[in-house]
Amino acid sequence: MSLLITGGTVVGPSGSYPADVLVEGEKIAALFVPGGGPDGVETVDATGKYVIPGGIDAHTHMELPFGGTNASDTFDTGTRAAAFGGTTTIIDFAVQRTGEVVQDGLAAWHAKAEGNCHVDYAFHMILGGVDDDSLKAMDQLVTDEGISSFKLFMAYPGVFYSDDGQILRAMQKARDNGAMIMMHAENGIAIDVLVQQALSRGETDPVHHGLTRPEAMEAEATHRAIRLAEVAQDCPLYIVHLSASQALEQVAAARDAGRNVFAETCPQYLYLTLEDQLGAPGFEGAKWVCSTPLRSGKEHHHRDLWKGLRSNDLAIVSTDHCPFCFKDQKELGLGDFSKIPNGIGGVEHRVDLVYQGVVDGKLSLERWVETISTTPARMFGLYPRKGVIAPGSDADIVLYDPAGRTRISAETHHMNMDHSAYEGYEIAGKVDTVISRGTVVVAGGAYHGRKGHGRYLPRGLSSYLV
Ligand code: DUC
Ligand code: ZN
Ligand code: ZN
Repeated sequence: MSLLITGGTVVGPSGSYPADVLVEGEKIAALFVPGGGPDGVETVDATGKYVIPGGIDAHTHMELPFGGTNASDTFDTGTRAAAFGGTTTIIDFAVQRTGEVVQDGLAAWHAKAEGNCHVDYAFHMILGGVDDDSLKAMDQLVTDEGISSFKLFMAYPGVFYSDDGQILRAMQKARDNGAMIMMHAENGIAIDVLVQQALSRGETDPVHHGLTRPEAMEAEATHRAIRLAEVAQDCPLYIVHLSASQALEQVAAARDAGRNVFAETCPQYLYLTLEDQLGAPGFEGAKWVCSTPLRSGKEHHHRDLWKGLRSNDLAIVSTDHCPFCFKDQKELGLGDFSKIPNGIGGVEHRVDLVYQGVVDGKLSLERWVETISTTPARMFGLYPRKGVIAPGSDADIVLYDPAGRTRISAETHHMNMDHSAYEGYEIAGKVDTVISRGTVVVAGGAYHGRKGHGRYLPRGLSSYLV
């Protein structure tokens, strides 16, 4: 089936220009000067709209078992919500627990996702135990399974934590096979001491989650990860969910030195604060317990992170979508903040929240598309199949209406969450139409997609490797 998208402005990292886009089957077939496309084809009117490549959320945790419960979005509910928000690809994290065979963890994630996704999906692999077997498995996953990125944790001792020796070994393996090491950079050993000290003083409210994970512990771990990657002959390193100015300084210094170091941030670190959200009265702040934590609004984190996005020291905005309902899930930590499941849901709102940065003059239109789609595709080996409006690429296309408005609320969102981290936020822009591999899945606010439409995407190596 053919579809001609007419009258819109195509936006990509290198510019914006009026063009009509012809879709044939699942692919983009051609771009035409306005009015230059074929006759007799079904058309979608994009007049006044931006035509952008579908969003790629490179950091989600559907159904993650964590903190004594499971993330509340399944691959079904979470990818449907993603589609509503203009995200047509997610990269979720398959998990190898300590003592588990890596390939078994991966098989479990395929079983959760297969046949249940509304948009295309790929996997990174969390290594919960670095040993001879998992190092060998890294090669097999890169070569045979289309998984070219591995997440390690400097936090969460006893759960996902790797020590420096394990990290170095995994980095050396990645240097050899071309994979990317993704790092949760917080000093978990020191943080656990601070947590115990706070609890013994009777400090049990959610805000203490943030206060016991200070900026210095993120900056220190970021620095350590960068130096370990240096010892591993400049293994490619990607810092996930960067939240703090001092951690960004570490990344910027490494990049200025020409190092293979990249980083992402998330909307929660661009908009929300320790005082206003995490420090909300009573137990309310539990809604915003995530790690890395929200940072103080009295410092300059938001300003610095937006600047980092402009300068490319921050390459990508992902969500770290890891939703838990307030009732029964966040409530597990009533009376003890350390038992609140860590995570914020936002897969539905990333495209809008970063677009608000364009409206506010913090980001160019082109950089918006680059940080939410093109760079994630390049960073994680999906380009040019994804992340660009060009002949031969998958027809994952969003028509974005700059004259529309989006009001975020738990009453209207599609994520399986009983609250919203962004309740009441108004965005000056709106996802209008979403096309996934040539199929219109969202139009006029209505859903036309289906569970099972989304396919697994084996990935290649990062385009940014040197
Ligand atoms: N941080 C979170 O907030 N949730 C899931 C895992 C993580 O690192
Ligand atoms: Zn993490
Ligand atoms: Zn995460």
